[in-house]
Amino acid sequence: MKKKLIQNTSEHFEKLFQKKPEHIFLSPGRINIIGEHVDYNDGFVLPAAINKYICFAISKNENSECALVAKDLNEVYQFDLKDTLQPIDKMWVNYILGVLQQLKEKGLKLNGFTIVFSSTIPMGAGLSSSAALECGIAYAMNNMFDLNLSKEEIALIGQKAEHTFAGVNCGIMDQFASVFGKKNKVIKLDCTTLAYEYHKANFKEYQLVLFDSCVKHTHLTSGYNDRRNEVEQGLAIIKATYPEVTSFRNCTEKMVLSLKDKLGEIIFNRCLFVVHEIERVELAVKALSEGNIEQLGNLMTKTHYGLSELYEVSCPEMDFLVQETNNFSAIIGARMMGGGFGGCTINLVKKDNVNAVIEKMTQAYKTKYNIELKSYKIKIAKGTTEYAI
Ligand code: GAF
Repeated sequence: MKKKLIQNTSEHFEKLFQKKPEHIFLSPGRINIIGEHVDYNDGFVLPAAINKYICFAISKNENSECALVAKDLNEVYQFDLKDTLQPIDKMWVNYILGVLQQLKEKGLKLNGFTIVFSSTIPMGAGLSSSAALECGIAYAMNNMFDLNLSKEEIALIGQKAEHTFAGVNCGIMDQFASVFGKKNKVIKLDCTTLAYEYHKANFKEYQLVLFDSCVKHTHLTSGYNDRRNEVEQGLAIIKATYPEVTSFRNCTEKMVLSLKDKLGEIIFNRCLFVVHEIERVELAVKALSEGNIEQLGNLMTKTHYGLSELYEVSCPEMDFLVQETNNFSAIIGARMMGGGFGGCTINLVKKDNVNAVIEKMTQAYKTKYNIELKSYKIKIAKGTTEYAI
């Protein structure tokens, strides 16, 4: 599938510009095993890059003119690097311009270029196609124009593009996973210091399967930013009573419980979720390294109910997909994944039963919502990279 994507993207470039691209880059989407909505709350997360990619076919030129071709959307956007780049009403363009504008602001020297890109990461499915796009562009610019950026800087540039040009005040998890991904490894990332360690993604007799609700997370921008504001307010209230608290990381459940009235029901629930989720990541990493996959699955399912009931970022379709897994002993963990309000659930499914489970889940979803469930048997893959032509 990767080869086909590269071939199609490259051929499309050649067809449009009557020459072969000089460079090919691949930038992956991501999953997250556990640690949801805690990257912007000073927590730890456990993501990994997956074998779904955006492929970029690129050639540079000697002037400052640029052409972007989104093959899958059949859209083209042209601009001049000499102009100040500003957000426009096309989101895919913004992710790219947001990266380029930062490179310009850093005083880095770029030349014009032509890009054709195409993707196997489903859009709006919570697999971070936007982070893959941002990081792929930053990585490509870095390699082609010798910008000398570190991988960490590339991830941070991607994140800032999302803040400034897409209006989503996201954390660092998605961009970090896309850039730092390693085959068969999950990344335990400390979102405060950006220190990270790789852990073997050995799920023993279980396999990761994603169920795509096909509900596009259209409320993500507003809902996501609202959640950030709510937890910020909550933390300020907690700090006023407990000055020793510097972030959610050293805030305990007991502290949150003691402030229930002051926080008010909604903010109380949000804070409680964050404190629980930060604890769950530690337990999950321990379970994974001890090979206790059943325990890992339990923790993932607990995360779902926290996200649904306390953090309120799920939706009826994803709740259904998780609840339905109670009918299958072969699924030992299920939860909504990513920012929420639609997208995919992530499931730990016994390898021998994967196909049967997919068939039954598909039937159940169709009966309930008349929607064709999509399922992805993903593999954990390498982060953003240049592909040798
Ligand atoms: C989105 C954001 F982009 C991430 O930073 C993270 O907060 C995630 O939602 C929730 O864990 O993907």
